[in-house]
Amino acid sequence: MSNKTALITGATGQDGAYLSELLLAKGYTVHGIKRRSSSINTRRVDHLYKDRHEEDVRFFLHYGDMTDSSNLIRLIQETQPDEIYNLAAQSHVQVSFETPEYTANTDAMGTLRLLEAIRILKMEEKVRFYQASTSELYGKVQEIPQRETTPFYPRSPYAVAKLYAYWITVNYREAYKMHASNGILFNHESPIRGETFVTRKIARAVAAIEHGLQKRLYLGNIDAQRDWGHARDYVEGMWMILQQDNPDDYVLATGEVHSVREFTELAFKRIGRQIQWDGKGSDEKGYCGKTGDILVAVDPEYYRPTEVDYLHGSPEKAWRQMGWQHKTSFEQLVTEMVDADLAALKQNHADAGAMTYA
Ligand code: NDP
Ligand code: GDR
Repeated sequence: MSNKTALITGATGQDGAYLSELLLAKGYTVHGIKRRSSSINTRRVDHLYKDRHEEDVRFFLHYGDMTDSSNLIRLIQETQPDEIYNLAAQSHVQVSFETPEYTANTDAMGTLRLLEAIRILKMEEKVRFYQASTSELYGKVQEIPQRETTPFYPRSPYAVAKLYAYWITVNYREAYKMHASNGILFNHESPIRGETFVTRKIARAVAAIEHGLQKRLYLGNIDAQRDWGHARDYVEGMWMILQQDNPDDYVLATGEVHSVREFTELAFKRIGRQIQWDGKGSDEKGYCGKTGDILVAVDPEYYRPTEVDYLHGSPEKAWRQMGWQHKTSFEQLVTEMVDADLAALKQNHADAGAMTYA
């Protein structure tokens, strides 16, 4: 068991929750940063939370924000972490076209603020730093599969902000000899994935349709292709990256590619509905083979100003240098997500019925 201390920004997000769980199981003390919001935003980590009067309390949440330098400096000073995982971000690509400045402030400048905080506190030699970089950096296809040496071509304000964060992490590593590393992670999903990312949107819609609470699922570009893995496997890789003697940058991916269309078909198959496609482009529809009901339809409203059509990662370096590889197959991922949403709806019909999707 480890007696290290970790500070996680974005602890209330999908990855933050899985990573907190992993580190606590390894014996770490975990400090997470949560944003102040008018409604509860800690549901993904509530099960980890213990009253501070109980025994073996090792999980703590602190209010903070990536746009607030003094707050970040104070939290690092107070918690004295051995490892910092920078997972906080405005992480929705489509939303970044609506809020480009905020996205840059949080995702790019936020990373700089954290790195500077470490330097101001003279903790460069003590702290190991993980930056949540992304396959979105590759954007427009330059090489297949995409690896650590593939040139970047970001295609959204989100990806451009993350490009800055990637390079400032490399720069602080080189300039100040910090143990600072980038994990270039391809899409990873789970039953606690944010509801407006396409996989979770599909899983929730399948469950709602099965329970008669929704008639149809509207999607954007169903021909987009992604290298989808499970978040549980990927947080293990994040931890491994910080356990290496030397800081470095690693792609974490499955090496397998599937389209949104395939994800949708497999998800509906789980409830016994075979999808048949008809039409083209923005008029395309997915029928249920048995009943003829239109269960899926394309709505161009969900198209992006610039799209990332194809992402396919090579996890070879992570395997060779760290022994990391994904454990969950695409089929297992889809099944786990759909089953979780079916179970959640069974428990609470009203919950999903009233949802609107972005
Ligand atoms: P989520 O969107 O689920 O979580 C993002 C977290 O960041 C949430 O805890 C959110 O808080 C927090 N956050 C957002 N803005 C701020 C801010 N201004 N100050 C402090 N906290 C903030 O993302 P994931 O867990 O999926 O991803 C984790 C990281 O990995 C992100 O940086 C993402 O960009 C990156 N990434 C994700 C991939 C994926 O496929 N999941 C792939 C590659 C990279 P709140 O809960 O209040 O919203
Ligand atoms: P992505 O994930 O943009 O890859 O970013 P998302 O699930 O949003 O989109 C994947 C692909 O599906 C297409 N798509 C739709 N997307 C959404 N959200 N809603 C729809 O209705 C829809 N229909 C089709 C998209 O156009 C896209 O091509 C995620 C985030 O977690 C980032 O933070 C992370 O960096 C990258 O993955 C790797």
